[in-house]
Amino acid sequence: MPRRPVRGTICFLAISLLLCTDAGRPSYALQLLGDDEDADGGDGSTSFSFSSPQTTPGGLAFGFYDGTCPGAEETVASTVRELYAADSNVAAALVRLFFHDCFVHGCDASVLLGRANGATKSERDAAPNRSLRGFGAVDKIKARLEKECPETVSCADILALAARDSLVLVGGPSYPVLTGRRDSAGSFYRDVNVPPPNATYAMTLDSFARHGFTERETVALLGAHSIGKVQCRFFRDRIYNFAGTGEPDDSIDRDMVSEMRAVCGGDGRAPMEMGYYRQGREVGFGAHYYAKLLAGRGILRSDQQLTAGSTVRWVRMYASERGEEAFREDFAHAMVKLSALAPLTGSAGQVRITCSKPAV
Ligand SMILES: *[C@@H]1O[C@H](CO)[C@@H](O)[C@H](O)[C@H]1NC(C)=O
Ligand SMILES: CC(=O)N[C@H]1CO[C@H](CO)[C@@H](O)[C@@H]1O
Repeated sequence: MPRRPVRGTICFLAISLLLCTDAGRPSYALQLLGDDEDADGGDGSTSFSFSSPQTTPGGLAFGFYDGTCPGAEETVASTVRELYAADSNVAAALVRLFFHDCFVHGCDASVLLGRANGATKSERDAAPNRSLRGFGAVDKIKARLEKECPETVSCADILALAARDSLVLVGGPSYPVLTGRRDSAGSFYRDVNVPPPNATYAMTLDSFARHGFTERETVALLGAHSIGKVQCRFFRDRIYNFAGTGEPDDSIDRDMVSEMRAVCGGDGRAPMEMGYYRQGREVGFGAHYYAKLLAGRGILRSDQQLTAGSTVRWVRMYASERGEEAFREDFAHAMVKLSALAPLTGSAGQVRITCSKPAV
């Protein structure tokens, strides 16, 4: 199956969803294509086309809350903007939270549940979740929505919208977000299966393939690591004693080893963090991540591993001179796909009142 609809497909469907990013505010327009008109909208730098059948899995819709809570999407966006102004780290936290949510039983907000109903462990306790942040941000958005329209907007939709809004704030591409997801009643501690920070490229590809992602989409999604920071404890072994060798990981550039040691302190135990900073910017979404990997400057082993196998092909493509636009477009499409993973819709699941607790 082609990754993206070609013009012929769009014309056959006679309808395509054209997304335009306008000063950070996404707007959508349904465009009817009667002939061979150029659908890319000029320079094509900020508009991507999505064919509707691929982006409307059962039960989800655009503007699901238009009738029941018309201000919902704007409330999410404005609250994310406010939280981001106070602490820019919130953007990466919300994107990561959404990713973890979708990878475990679909995008159903199960990641947000605390230990419920006497359960000893929830997804929040599972190893890959140990560094998840952003729970407070979700609670804040939810509290506002509960005031505006009680028991209406699901935590799963809040996560999906907040992740997109966060990406836009850090300079990422915008993309359409369908709504109408419902929340799970349970958390799935045993099923947490996201690739660990030291995953090989084969493990990463396998994990993403289980969720239907191609190699190219997997490499594009990992580009979300261009924002956010990683705590030293997740790469300490790489700079002092990799795989029991007593030496640093030899896939890391020498200067990078020194920089990592300087940040993390003599024994690597300093409670510090490192990120893939874009030149002159604290956080900034972009293909600079791939250029760093090609230079042996991957922070996590799982990042650097993308240059160790067939995946390097996409790393090279995104790092190339014209790679930024390809990356942004691939990333946007992969996020649309991620956002559609096994949602609960209709009368399945529930709408929680507090995102960390199932509704009774
Ligand atoms: C990753 O780290 C864990 C814990 O230190 C270890 O058990 C595992 O073998 C490592 N995996 C790989 C692929 O290196
Ligand atoms: C954010 C969060 O819930 N972190 C938890 C991850 O798991 C450890 C134990 O495995 C907990 O101590 C953390 O509170």
